Amino acid sequence: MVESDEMRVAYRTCPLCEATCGLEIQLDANDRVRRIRGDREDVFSGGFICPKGTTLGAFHDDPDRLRQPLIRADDGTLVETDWETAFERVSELVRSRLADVPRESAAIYLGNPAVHSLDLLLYSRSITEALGTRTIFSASTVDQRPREVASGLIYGSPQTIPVPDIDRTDALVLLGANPLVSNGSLATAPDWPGRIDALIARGGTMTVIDPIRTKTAARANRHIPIRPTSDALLLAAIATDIATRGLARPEPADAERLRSVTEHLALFTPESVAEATGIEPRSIRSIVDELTTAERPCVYGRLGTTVTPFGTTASWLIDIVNALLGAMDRPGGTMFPTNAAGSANTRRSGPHGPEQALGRRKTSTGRPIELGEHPVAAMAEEIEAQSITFLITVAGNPVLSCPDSERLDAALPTLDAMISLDCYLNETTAHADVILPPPSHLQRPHFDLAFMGLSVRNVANWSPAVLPLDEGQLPEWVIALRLASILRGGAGSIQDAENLDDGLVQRSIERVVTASSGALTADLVSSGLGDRTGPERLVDLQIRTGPHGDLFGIRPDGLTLAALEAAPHGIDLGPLEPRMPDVLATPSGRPEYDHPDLIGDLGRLAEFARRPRSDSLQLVNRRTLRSNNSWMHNLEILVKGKPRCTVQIHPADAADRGVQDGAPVRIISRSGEIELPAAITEDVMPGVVSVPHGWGHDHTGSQLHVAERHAGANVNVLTPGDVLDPLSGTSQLVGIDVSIVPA
Ligand SMILES: Nc1nc2c(c(=O)[nH]1)N[C@H]1C(S)=C(S)[C@@H](COP(=O)(O)OP(=O)(O)OC[C@H]3O[C@@H](n4cnc5c(=O)[nH]c(N)nc54)[C@H](O)[C@@H]3O)O[C@H]1N2
Ligand SMILES: Nc1nc2c(c(=O)[nH]1)N[C@H]1C(S)=C(S)[C@@H](COP(=O)(O)OP(=O)(O)OC[C@H]3O[C@@H](n4cnc5c(=O)[nH]c(N)nc54)[C@H](O)[C@@H]3O)O[C@H]1N2
Ligand code: SF4
Ligand SMILES: [Mo]
Repeated sequence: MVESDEMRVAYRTCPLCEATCGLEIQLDANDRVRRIRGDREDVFSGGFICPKGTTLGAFHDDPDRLRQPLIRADDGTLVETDWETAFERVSELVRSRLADVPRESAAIYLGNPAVHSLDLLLYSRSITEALGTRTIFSASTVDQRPREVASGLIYGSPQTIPVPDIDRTDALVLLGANPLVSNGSLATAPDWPGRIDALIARGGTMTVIDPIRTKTAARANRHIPIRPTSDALLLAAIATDIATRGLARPEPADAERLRSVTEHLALFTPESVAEATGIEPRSIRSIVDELTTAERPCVYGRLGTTVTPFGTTASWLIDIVNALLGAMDRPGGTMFPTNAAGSANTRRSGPHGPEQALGRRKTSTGRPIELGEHPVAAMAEEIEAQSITFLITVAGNPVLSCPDSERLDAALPTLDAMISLDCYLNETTAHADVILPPPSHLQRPHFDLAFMGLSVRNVANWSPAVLPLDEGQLPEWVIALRLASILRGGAGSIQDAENLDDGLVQRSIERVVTASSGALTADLVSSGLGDRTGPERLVDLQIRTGPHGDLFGIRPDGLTLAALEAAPHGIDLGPLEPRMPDVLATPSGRPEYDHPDLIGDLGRLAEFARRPRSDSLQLVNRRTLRSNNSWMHNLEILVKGKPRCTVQIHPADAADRGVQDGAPVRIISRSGEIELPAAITEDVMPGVVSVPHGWGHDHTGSQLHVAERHAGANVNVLTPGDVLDPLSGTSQLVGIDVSIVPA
């Protein structure tokens, strides 16, 4: 029996998804995790947890998780080595493969966990800068990039993203999101189920627009199926109907611009979009009724609205509808969080900023480069064209997550060199020459720098490391800085990392001192930071100079890292507050709702509305509660039970094709084909099929013993790489034409 006095309890924020739940972690005398449950005292999550949150101990203990670097041996296999040998190999590769090629032929890919890891949020930029390239890829162009591009144009910063004020709205219309499974995105809110129930209990309404009757749709008052990729049309018709019925209640300062927008939208009526969206005009008007009779309406859209050829347009039109409803920047509507760690929209005082425009740069293969990033869909073709010869991947698995993935899988081995920072030897890192693994999540501190800027309530939580590093293990920020040092021609020693860290802090101090216009001095800030180093020092600096910070004593009651350290359940900074116009950085000092680059795309949308509908089945993707994109399938506790990687199909479509429930089928698109068991369900709208993403762990060369037994198939074999949202470079991942035959 374990004596209870030998157990200890640690609190931390779950770093796995955007919901930022507080965890209560029980460890035994040997520092083994015994149990993880929701922290009931967490100021934001109040005890909510999902199945993934309980697995941080299982991840830490996973024998396949890399604890030592791997380097490629002479026989071609990847073998364990020590850190000094691994960095020596990196130096060799940099000297022999990078010295004589243009820096632009070196590329970096940053995956999703790079925004969930404090070390990578603060230090991955050092790698990119040291690499000296502008050939940058990230998972953004298979995700939220359209939302950021729209925000850049409308509000002057891609980080100025309106989030739904779900705790105060009384009519939520949600498009292309399934927060009961995903736990929410670009709307950080632990416990969506509880928040949705509270909305309905206070007499509010919720309508979900999705081709699938998801768990979220089932929990709402109403589900309206929509044909994939047509949300921009639906939103345009909603805006038109609000305007023509005289129901618009815009902010007076924006009325003129919004009138101009609705004039441009006038051809999109409920009748004219009915065929393309599959939604009756009556139904569209009833959405308008629901929104315009509510006191605090709110429209929110997510992944299903962004990974389409009209992602940016749909994101823009969501804001247009909210602005017409008078819901923009209003409690219960859509609002702008105040990130305690500061962000582009807190570091300067608005509302004026420079003009923004799209379409200034293209890749060598002619794809749009927006917000400084090449579309991931172009990675394979740029490698094939030898525009890219050297690749660093950081916390990403593009072989599973990016479109036309078989092509990328075939292109990666042709690189001159590839280095990966990753915890697993998986489908992508199997191609690397060197893999540099970070410690497990429990072995590092955590602070949600990114998601506090997307949170439905202003909060801040600091999580110290729960477990110490293993003998000789390096924190990921040190790995990143040692790699940066080598890329700059340095030795890559620990001393180099410390020097680079000091330099980084010095530059940040200079910036905040300058921005404070004399209020702060470099001495005051340096001495205030004391002897902290690494992420802790940078976080303390950001918090104390952030919108709630103590400004190193100027606001004595303000926030500090020390205050957060003393508050293991977090500090609540209150509900969101209106931030217009200071949140803006635009030429007019108001939201540029009628930005010409957005209006200019409406011709393409009109052409899409007229296009004859394809008779093919349309593929969409789904998430499952027990998975996290591609990389948590090696934890038995999450993958056991009946297979979750199935193709969901409507009974009528199944009958037409002789497809039996549970039997294997072949799914064929113009880029490839995969085989999966069918799951016949009326939850899917006729003409649509759904496959989860992140599976297909049947590649040779990876070391994922559990995942290989639950391989599933990779949906991105079916996703062609050539259809992008031209405004943002984001791939179309939904609404892919497929055919299905029994296997
Ligand atoms: N359990 C779990 N949670 C996760 C993840 C995970 O893999 N597993 N991944 C995390 C990540 S990286 C992200 S970005 C978020 C995403 O979180 P969400 O944005 O909530 O994304 P999904 O859960 O994929 O839900 C997207 C929905 O859009 C629907 N859809 C598809 N096409 C269309 C369309 O054209 N129009 C409309 N209106 N709907 C459409 C799909 O049927 C699906 O229900 O989830 C995060 N949370
Ligand atoms: N068809 C289709 N494709 C999709 C989607 C879809 O809905 N449908 N969703 C898209 C979305 S929203 C996203 S965000 C992308 C995700 O795309 P990616 O980010 O490329 O893929 P992940 O599966 O998140 O892989 C994360 C990798 O990071 C590693 N890792 C985890 N934590 C850490 C860490 O702290 N440090 C380091 N160095 N490595 C770490 C994992 O081992 C894994 O290899 O996929 C996209 N692809
Ligand atoms: S919902 Fe997200 S943050 Fe909360 S426990 Fe699950 S994975 Fe972690
Ligand atoms: Mo994502």
